Amino acid sequence: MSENIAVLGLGLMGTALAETLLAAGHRVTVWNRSAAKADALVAKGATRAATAAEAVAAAPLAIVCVLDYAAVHEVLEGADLAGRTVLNLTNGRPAEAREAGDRVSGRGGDYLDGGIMAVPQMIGHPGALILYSGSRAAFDRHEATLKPLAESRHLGEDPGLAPLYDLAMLTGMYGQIAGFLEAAALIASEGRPVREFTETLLVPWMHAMAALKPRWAEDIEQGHYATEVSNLEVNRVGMLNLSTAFEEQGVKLDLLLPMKEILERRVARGHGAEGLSSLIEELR
Ligand code: FVH
Repeated sequence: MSENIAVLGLGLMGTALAETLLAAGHRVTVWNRSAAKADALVAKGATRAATAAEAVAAAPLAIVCVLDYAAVHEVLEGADLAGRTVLNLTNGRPAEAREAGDRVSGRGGDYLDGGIMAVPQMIGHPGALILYSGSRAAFDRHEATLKPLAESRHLGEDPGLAPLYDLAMLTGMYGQIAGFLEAAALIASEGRPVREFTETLLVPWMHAMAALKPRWAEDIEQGHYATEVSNLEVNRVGMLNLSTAFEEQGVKLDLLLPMKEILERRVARGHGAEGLSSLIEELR
C-alpha cells in the first residue's frame, strides 16, 4: 500500500532511502538544508518541501538522516511533531538517542531510533539491515512501509538500544579490519601476494574463528572461562612470538598491541589457565 513518508536530510544515505521508498511506490516528501540535493529526487516523483517543518507536516512518518544529533535537533526545531512518528537514522550514541526520544515524546510524537548496517548502495538490496529501537507501536505501524529499505530488527522500547547495537557491530567490524591489516602488513613484509593470502587462507580462517564466538558469548554470559583449547598462558607466549616477529620483519603491531598488554595483565593476575573470552573481565 502506498504511504506518505517524509525524508529529511538528502546526503548519500538520505537520498538512497528516499529513492528506494519512491521505487517501492510510496509518496515521498523530501527536504534538505541545501535545497539543490532534492532536485534529482523531485525529478523522480518526490515532492519538495520548502522547510523541514513543512516536510514533517506532510506525512505521518518523518525519516531524519543527517550528519549528527545536533543537526537532528536543528532540523526538527520548528516542526509540529504531535501525532507524528520521527524515525531518526542518524548515527549516534545511546545517550543521544534517549535524549532525542524524550524530546520527541515531550512534543507529542512517537520516536524510533535506527542504526543502518549498510552503505547507501546496499539500501533496498539483500544484505542491508536496519536495527530499530524505541516505540514498538510506531514500529508495528510503519514496519511494512520500511520493509523495502532493508531487513529490519526491533530491539526494544529503549531508544538507546539501536545505537548501542550499531556501535557494537561497528566495534566487531573495526576489530576484524585491524586483524586483517596487521596480517596483510606481515605478509607484505616478505613481498608475498596479499590478495592470494587473503582469499585462500585468511578469510576461511576468520570464518572458522567467527564460528567460535557464540560459544565464547555463552562463557561471558555465565562468567565461566574454563577452556579446552589454548589458554591465556599459551596465548601470552603466542602473542610474544607474534610481536617479536613483527619487530624482526620491521612491521608495527600497533593495532593489536593493547590486546597483548591486556593478555599479559590477565595472566599476571593469576588467570593463565582461563580462555581468551576471560579478557572481557579486564575491559569492564
Ligand atoms: N554513508 C554511509 O555509508 C553510512 C552508513 C551507515 C549510516 N550512516 C549515517 O547516516 C547519516 C548520514 O550519512 P550520509 O552518508 O548521508 O552523509 P552525507 O552524505 O555527508 O550527508 C549529510 C547530511 O546531513 C545534512 N546536515 C549536516 N549538518 C546539518 C545541519 N546542521 N542541519 C541540517 N542538515 C545538516 C547535510 O545537509 P547539506 O550539507 O547537504 O545541506 C546532508 O544532507 C550519518 O549519521 C552517518 O553516520 C551513513
